[in-house]
Amino acid sequence: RSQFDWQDPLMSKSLLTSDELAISETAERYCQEQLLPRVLQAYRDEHYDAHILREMGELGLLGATIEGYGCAGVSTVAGGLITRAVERVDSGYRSGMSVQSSLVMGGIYEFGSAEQKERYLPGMAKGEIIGAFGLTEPNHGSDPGSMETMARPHPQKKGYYVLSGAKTWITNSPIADVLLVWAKLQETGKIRGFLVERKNCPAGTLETPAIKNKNGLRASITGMIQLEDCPVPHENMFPEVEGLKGPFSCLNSARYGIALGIMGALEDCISRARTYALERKQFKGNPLAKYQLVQKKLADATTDAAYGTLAAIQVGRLKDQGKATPEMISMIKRQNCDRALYNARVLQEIFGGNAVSDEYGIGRHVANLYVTQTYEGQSDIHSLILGRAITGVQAFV
Ligand code: TGC
Ligand code: FAD
Repeated sequence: RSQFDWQDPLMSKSLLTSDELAISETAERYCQEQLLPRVLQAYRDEHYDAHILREMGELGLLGATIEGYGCAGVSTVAGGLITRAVERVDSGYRSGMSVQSSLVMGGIYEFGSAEQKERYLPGMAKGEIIGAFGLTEPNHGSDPGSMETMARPHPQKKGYYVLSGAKTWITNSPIADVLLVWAKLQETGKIRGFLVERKNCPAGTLETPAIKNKNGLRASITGMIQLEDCPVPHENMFPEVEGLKGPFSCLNSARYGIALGIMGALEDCISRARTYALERKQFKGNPLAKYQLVQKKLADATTDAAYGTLAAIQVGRLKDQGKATPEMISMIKRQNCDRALYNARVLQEIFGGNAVSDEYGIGRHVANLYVTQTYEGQSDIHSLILGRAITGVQAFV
């Protein structure tokens, strides 16, 4: 009879193409050999090494689902397998990559002019140009439609807007070369996307201070974007797209990457907890793994990881066929983040007091998973998106 594999209980690998398996193996090898050895110190020091994006670029891991511009052009599922490999090490590393790949490169690819694509995508694919995505504001997180950041015609310079406002909790902002800022155009009141190039901003018009002393996602860098009459040429605005459709379309891809990516973090928690439960002995020399309550924790987590992976593969396939809806992505983003956080928190108990030591890695995942449940639409917001689709009644306001 077939053997049960606790690392892939429902044989999700059998649904992958040979290309997807090869991409997954390359990404897993890089992450385990190059990222894992540095994450503990990076997390302690709250340090993000921007060179990581160059390393990922060399392996073709950035903007991997994009066709052309030096990108690999792989399937949506393959893109998710890359995020899963990175997130198996740390959600913060996946975060830095998601912003670069899905939110900024994805946005430019979908909505940028031909000139914008040529100007940014090849350098971003190599990790030479770093991107940030500015949607959230100090007063408007779940409700970005109420944003206050404004673009108005430059009072002196023809062909320019000036941008004013503040964005907060922005991944990569302190190190970004190009910041995709969503702002309302004063003339129309409609939201538009602006590519703000740091090197072209006069002193005092753009500041990107880091937000320090985070208690999650410490291996990624997060900051603000403060704009004060920052001049941006008309050709740096996305030409066509207006309204929330712009940022939310970018979010569809990034949320998908989280849904499959997060399974890597949960699988790492399962693997660490299983090893610990087999090695740690309590009561007459029995390993913790012998006790039924411990086994149930592992069974629950392993089941959720297997179900979550299958669901994400299915939605990835539908996305490539043009059949995925935003609600499907909300469903898997919410479910996989919630179950990953819940199970990681329960598995942490297997480590007893040792869970408190960062050497065991589990506490880092738990702290990170709170953030993944919060950003790109907090889980309750995704419940409301689903509730609206189920009932036809909108419950946000
Ligand atoms: P609503 O009326 O629902 O929609 C307004 C317009 O947007 C369109 N739209 C979408 N288009 C494409 N994809 C989607 N997923 C879309 N969702 C909505 C919609 O069709 C409509 O278009 P039109 O043409 O009719 O105007 O807008 P609302 O204001 O009622 O929205 C409510 C809600 C809750 C759905 C929305 O605001 C929401 O999702 N809030 C969550 C905010 C969020 O996700 N922020 C993410 C910030 S970026 C981030 O967190 C990056 S972390 C990165 C990392 O480190 O990994
Ligand atoms: P709020 O909107 O104030 O919500 C607080 C709570 O109230 C949540 O639980 C929410 O679900 C609930 N709530 C709100 N409205 C309702 C309602 N109508 N009904 C029921 N419950 C409701 N943003 C970016 O733009 N770019 C980035 O790169 C980025 N990176 C991030 C990195 C980190 C480390 C963090 C922590 C955040 C990041 N964010 C980023 C911001 C993130 O997207 C927001 O934190 C998130 O969208 C929630 O917004 P908020 O924090 O303002 O919470």
